[in-house]
Amino acid sequence: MSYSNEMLELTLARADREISGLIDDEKERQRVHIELIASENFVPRAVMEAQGSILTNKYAEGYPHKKYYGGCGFVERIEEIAIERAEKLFGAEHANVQPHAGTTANQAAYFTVMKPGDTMLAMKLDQGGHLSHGHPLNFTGMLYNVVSYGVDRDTETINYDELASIARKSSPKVIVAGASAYPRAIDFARFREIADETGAILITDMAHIAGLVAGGVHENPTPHSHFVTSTTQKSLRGPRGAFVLCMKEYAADLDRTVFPGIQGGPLLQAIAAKAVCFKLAGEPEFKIYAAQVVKNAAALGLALQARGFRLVSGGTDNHMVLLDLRSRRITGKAAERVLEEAGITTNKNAIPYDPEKPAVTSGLRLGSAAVTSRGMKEDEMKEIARAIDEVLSSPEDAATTRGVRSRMADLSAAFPLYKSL
Ligand code: DSN
Repeated sequence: MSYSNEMLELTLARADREISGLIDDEKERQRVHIELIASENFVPRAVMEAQGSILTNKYAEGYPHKKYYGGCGFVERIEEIAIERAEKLFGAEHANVQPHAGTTANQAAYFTVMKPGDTMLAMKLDQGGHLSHGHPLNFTGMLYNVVSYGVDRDTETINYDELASIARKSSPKVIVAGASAYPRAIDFARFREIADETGAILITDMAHIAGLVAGGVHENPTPHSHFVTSTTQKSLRGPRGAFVLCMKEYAADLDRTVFPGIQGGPLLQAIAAKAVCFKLAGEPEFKIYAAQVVKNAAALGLALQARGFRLVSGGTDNHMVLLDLRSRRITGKAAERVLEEAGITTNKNAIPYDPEKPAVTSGLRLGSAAVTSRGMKEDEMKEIARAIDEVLSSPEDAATTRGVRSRMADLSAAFPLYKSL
């Protein structure tokens, strides 16, 4: 084989059997398991095609029409389209589609308006927040004076009066709205009121609910927020990546913060895939999808409640159900493991005021975005709730686990995934 051309033509299966084989194994796992991780989804094949395209070969530092490389005409147009679509989809004055990941998007928004030592007020990680909302081991915890709000002990929902009182006392530069494990609708108008009253900038991290916002089944934070950050891979059903929306007055500073501030060359293949994702999320079918995601989470939650599970906050308004497993005498860690053996993928999650350590937890987070993408509806949610109940009622019983695994494989087969892949 000559060194250059032939090597470029090799398929993955021929070039690297080890990695190719593991990707095939993972494809099979995705096909036969019931995917309930609330931050995951199955992206359309069109998104994968863009993500896996020849755009990976191109460098294009800078912004459309101000790139630092030649040959950028086509990729500039792709980036412009992605920006236009993001702005239109969420009604934003400005979008930056270059951030590689959600934490980077948050970093971009924070760096645009905060200096080290400034105060940020965000949701506690163990009550629903995200690492990049102020965890001590995250850059946010190292750079900023982090003040936290949580949820009310009784209602397990955000107590906006208490949030306002913490904001008045701490005078934060930034208030962060948004969460990774919060099953209830967020009142962005109230967040903005509190931000305005205390002179803070409101940054909303809508990563989990972006698809619900695009589909019109959750209030849009954009009109209320100075900045909105998001990933694209969760309920929005796009590639792994992120974006930031902001008001016009922050646009130039945000763009400078992303590049050259915290990133170099943008991932053009990801930007193209984001553009496809924004297009698909603006189609009428996506509204139907988003509405079904919410209906499915509600159906899953109700079916689990009927089987004696306690739902944190008593229910769900979005794509997520957070189970308190304490009355079932099993930890989140053990539940995640046995459910995985039974063909149901979930993740352990702290519940508010959790007595267990973060690596163990008393909770389990479930999400409906991925199973809804497969076409599942309320009846399938009831079937999945029955399976979860059976497994968690007899976690040591291998026959139960095996039986459920086989039923979950049959259920998955009835909703085939990526038939043409
Ligand atoms: N790690 C993601 C989640 O699972 O919610 C958030 O970035």
